[in-house]
Amino acid sequence: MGTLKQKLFEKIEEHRPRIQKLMKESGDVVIDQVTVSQIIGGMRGIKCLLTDISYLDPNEGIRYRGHTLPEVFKQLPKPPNSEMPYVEGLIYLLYTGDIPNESNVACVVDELSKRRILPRYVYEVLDAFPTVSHPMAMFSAAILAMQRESTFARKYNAGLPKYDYWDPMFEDSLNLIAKLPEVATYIYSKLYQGGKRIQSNPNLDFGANFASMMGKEKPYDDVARMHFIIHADHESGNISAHTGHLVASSLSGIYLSISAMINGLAGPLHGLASQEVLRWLQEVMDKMGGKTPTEDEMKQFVWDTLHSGQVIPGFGHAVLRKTDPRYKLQREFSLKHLKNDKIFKYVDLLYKVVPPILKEHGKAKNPWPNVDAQSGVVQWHYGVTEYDFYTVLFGIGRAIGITANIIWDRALGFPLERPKSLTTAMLEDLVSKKK
Ligand code: HAX
Repeated sequence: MGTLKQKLFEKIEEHRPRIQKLMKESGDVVIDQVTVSQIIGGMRGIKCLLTDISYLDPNEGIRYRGHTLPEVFKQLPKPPNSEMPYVEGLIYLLYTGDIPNESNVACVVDELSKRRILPRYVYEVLDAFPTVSHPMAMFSAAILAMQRESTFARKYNAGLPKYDYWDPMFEDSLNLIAKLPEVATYIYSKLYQGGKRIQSNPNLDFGANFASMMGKEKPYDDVARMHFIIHADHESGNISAHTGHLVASSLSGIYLSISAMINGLAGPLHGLASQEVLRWLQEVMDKMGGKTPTEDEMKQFVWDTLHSGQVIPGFGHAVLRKTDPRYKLQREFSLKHLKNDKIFKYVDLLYKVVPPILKEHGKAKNPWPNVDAQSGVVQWHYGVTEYDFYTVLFGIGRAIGITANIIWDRALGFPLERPKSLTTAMLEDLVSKKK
């Protein structure tokens, strides 16, 4: 057993009794109540999911395994001459809960490097798509096609005991994550580069290999590492995490579950917002004829968008109530590396003008920018200007957190998810009895 799997197994063995004790001794303790507006309003804020991979504080932002993002970036080992940590180190952290040392990370780098080869039929599935397809549809289909590689499905059919489910899920997770850069860059080359390919380099870590396959020089390797790390997880209730967890709860394997979570991520209110930000900014730039707008002109564009009934992409959040630390981290990187970039200047101007306008508009509970307000701008600066592709990049990172969640779901024996629904008449009846 490699060190990641061994450590994961030890952690699982340590954790199981805590869940068993909670169920046995405190199964009837009431934790939360549900209001009518929560039932109608997308279940906001109901405390009914359990995960130890990450926790989202409305004011502080995301913590991975108890560490804030700045702590994660400080503590995880970095490749030589790099500003950003190994993605492989984040995998170790999210899967086991421990900050890895250099040798732990080297083992994960090696594990992933061995698992990168993509089955031939995946290229054929991607080749069958018309070149006008959205890359997220192709990304999801490629992952779905790989279901036939599922170790979990094979072992389950052979009669695997429930407590061992996590083991093939772990194997499938690493197999899938290792292949995602190849899938993504193949889609990129097919859609935008006339099929011109750069082969995977087994001597490079996840971030550097991705940059190399995208045909990008330094510091794009750090951009890739930063991007995958900040997008990896955002606790359990967001659409992509929840979809992955829900689908996996029926014992669909990793490929089916991650393909499903990618489909949720592809919505404009979720991961697609990063492309929407660029699309919207392009509109502004077109209207300005390339000139940098004044503060007043930018305010007018924001109001025009709101008055036309659209949302301002990259602003607001279902849980966060302050500026997203993922936004801040990318802003710091941008201030260092793309200070004079024209689009970055636009985005920085938006940071100044949008929050007061959203407050005055009076609808959004959170007027501050989220991760998507910055991520596309960084990509654009380094020449990835095909903004339809941005959500695929988000998906690679997010797959890391969701696989961690799903492996632990199986390790802790979490059951099929099945909340109860009511009819409108039942709800009206219940309300009238309570009044
Ligand atoms: N611009 C204009 N109006 C906004 C808004 C924004 N950026 N954010 C919220 N609102 C509006 C909502 O549309 C809603 O209006 P209605 O009452 O008319 O339906 C009202 O304010 C209340 O919404 P909320 O409670 O503050 O926010 P929700 O939890 O319902 O939605 C969203 C959260 C992120 C979907 C929302 O803020 C939004 O649409 N933002 C723009 C899209 C975006 O940036 N999405 C990415 C979010 C981060 C993420 O998940 N990335 O993957």
